[in-house]
Amino acid sequence: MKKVKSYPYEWPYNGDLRPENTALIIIDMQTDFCGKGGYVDAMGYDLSLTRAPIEPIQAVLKAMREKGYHILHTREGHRPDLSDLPANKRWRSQQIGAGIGDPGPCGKILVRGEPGWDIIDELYPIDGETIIDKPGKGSFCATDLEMVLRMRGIENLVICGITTDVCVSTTMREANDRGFECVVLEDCCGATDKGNHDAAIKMVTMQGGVFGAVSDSKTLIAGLG
Ligand code: C5J
Repeated sequence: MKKVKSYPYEWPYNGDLRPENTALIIIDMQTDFCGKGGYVDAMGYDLSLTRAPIEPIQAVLKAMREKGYHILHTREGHRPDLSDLPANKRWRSQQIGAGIGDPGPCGKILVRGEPGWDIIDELYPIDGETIIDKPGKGSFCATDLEMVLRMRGIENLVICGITTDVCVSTTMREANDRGFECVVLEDCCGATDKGNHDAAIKMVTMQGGVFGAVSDSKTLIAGLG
């Protein structure tokens, strides 16, 4: 029986926390979301907000790698021919001056294979870690993530990455609806707006933990033992 201090309940609910049934999932730590010249930069948002989680995630990644937990990474992006890019998603991005599929300083924005689309060096996956490429915000939509988790017997998900209010939140909701037991690490996430980050975290804690629980990097590492 092992639980991590978290709010509004100690996680996981049943105390069954083991490397075999638990995965760290790091959402979209790509240059396009936290690097100079990428998508978020092109939209004019403050990169310090989406870069803030890099160091805390590094600490959690190191600890969970050492203890043999499953590690998964996601990347948001589209096929080079843009055949999986909804026209409305493209149009909206163009309205804010960061057209998905258009050329930028880091290559074509959010296009698979382009420099800006890949995961940043600080958090780059190592051999044996799973990468899920997704065309949308949720990591379960149009991917084989659920299949991979079920085949490995994974029940618990430690969720972090960017952005808190978009891809992290959508993924946590999708996972929760599928019965996975989730904890989100507050300092290992970031949004393009601090208020939205805070709100997305607060939403998790309502109704006794409507999507799961909230913890932070240091508390999780201490709780892993
Ligand atoms: C966004 C993401 N914000 N990774 N993607 O478009 O949250």
